Amino acid sequence: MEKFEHEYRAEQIQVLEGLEAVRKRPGMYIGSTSIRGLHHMVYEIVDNCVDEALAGYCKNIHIKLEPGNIVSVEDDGRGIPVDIHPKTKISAAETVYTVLHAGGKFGGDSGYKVSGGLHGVGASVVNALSKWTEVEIQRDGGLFQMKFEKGKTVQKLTRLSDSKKTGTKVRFLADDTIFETLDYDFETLENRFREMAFLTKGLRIVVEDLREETPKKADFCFEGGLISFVEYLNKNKEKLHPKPIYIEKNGEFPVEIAIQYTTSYSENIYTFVNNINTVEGGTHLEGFKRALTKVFNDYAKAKNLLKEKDNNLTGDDIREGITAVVSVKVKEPQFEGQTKTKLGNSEVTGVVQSMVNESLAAFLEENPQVAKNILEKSISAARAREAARKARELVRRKSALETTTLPGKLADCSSKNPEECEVYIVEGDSAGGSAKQGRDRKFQAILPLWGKMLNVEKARADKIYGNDKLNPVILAVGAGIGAEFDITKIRYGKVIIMADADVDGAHIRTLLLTFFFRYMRPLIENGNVYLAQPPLYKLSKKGMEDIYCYTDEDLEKQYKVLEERGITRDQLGLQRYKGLGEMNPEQLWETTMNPETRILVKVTMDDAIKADEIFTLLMGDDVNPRREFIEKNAKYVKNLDI
Ligand code: 28F
Repeated sequence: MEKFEHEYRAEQIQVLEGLEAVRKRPGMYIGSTSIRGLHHMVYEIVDNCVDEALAGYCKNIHIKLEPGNIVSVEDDGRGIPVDIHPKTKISAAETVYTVLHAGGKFGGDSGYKVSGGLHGVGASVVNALSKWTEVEIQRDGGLFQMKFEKGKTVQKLTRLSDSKKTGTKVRFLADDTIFETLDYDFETLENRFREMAFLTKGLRIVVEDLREETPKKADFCFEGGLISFVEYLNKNKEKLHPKPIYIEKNGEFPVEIAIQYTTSYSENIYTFVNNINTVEGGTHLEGFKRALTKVFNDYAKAKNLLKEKDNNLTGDDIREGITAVVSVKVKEPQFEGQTKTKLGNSEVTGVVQSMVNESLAAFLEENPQVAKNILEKSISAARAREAARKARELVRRKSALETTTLPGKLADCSSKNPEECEVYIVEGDSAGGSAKQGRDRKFQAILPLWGKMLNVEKARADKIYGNDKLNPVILAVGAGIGAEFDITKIRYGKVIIMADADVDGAHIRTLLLTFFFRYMRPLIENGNVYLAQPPLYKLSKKGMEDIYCYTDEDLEKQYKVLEERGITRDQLGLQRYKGLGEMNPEQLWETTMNPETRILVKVTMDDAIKADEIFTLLMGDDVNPRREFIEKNAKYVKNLDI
């Protein structure tokens, strides 16, 4: 008896220390305490529901954002087991919520969970990082409830009443002393849950935002699974074949793939391991790519589709215009890479490769018209690649003859240390002139661009090298493009797009961003791309220092502040800036370029799927969805068009 009590206490102490560690260093467990980490709290709980769905017991998940930023998640699975462990006297449910890594530990031998990757830290971490958590479980004929505050049990599992249903419901309020914000972004959550629903065929996920007067609701259930996913990704693109190619096998581990080609020039392959988006790819992607290259080359040769002078098609040729989703479920995934989103398990490559080899070869034999459409595109990609190579060599040879490989229009900075250097890509010659005069030439370079910019969404790589608008950008950045892009070679740590705050400025900004997204994506992923924010207004009065306002809200705020100081609107001079060109070099430096006073917006790409959708819409061929997008987002467009 003595010993027993001692053990019990030790167990408790360990639990508290565990969750205390989570509160001390939350970033270690949830990635960050920004809005990203906040969203992970929700994913963590929903992942548990999805695991129950994958086990075959849960059909519906309902997520609600309640007023006060309370999150509620409910599933109709079996309910977390409520039985009390005879030794610890703690219920299985309480263990899941108070013992660190409980989920993973159980998973190791019970085979219940396949996850445990990027998040997969378990419900106990969510509990530790919440002001309060409330769990309700229906199973074994009863409704049970337990409550926690900052991870500590304040109400042990209690049977409240009888119940014939089964399932688990969790409500929690994230701790605002830990997270920078509690303002969940509905669209981000919605996108992730849509993705989860695609990845788990037949699972219904409903998400509601009840925080504002007008509630929002999204309801996802896809009987087609990955087929529906690819159709969704391609909804605004012109398809080369009507139905996605679908491959599904449960060999050593489950593999599911859907493929559909479009007329676009980009490659869109999304890969998942245990429903986690492996942004950095890995062995599953490797296996898929190898098989794709081999099967199409074999088929082309067997059917004599390649001409004498055509060499083998490269992987890039064969992936031009592809949209694919690859999803594997692996027991013990090894995640590598900078953001731990690259699958490392070496055994996966061969399994995926041989599976795709077999199924895809069979598909092409049975669908010769689809094979022909795809191969015609690959062959023209190969010819364009050859033309691009020639164009590139021409550029190289030409620049070898000249003394410098830098574009003539570039006013470079004197420092050669990329970490401190910045390049401003400036629209228009006159603004370029002011920027050149206003800059700090030690670390700021200026590259003026003018005239009509190439829309890369409608052009192939061969048009990009040698293009007189884009080539200076490629040379100035200094790291190449496409598959050859090498982030370690960039000449500037900050690539800053500085364009007018009007429609034309918005257009050139979008064109440049599209170019970076399609041809220098690591530059965006690495956080090197920025948008300069020139002011929209200047308020001035004799004897008062000029005040610059960057938004309409900003202007209203300044008016109010000045009013409190007894200065009325009609005493103030208001200048509305139409373009960068209206500012003299000193003003441009002070408002837009001086690191001490400027506002820079970092371009981030949290969601590649969303980014692809937007660029396809804004820059692609289809007019109707573009109009819809602009109408839907009209308020943003209006903001730009002042
Ligand atoms: C709203 C959040 O967390 N749902 C969950 C289950 C079901 C089981 C379970 C969860 C396995 C071995 C501990 C039930 N019956 N929704 C959820 N539903 N966890 S979490 O088991 C947890 C571990 O013991 C469950 C039989 N096996 C598993």
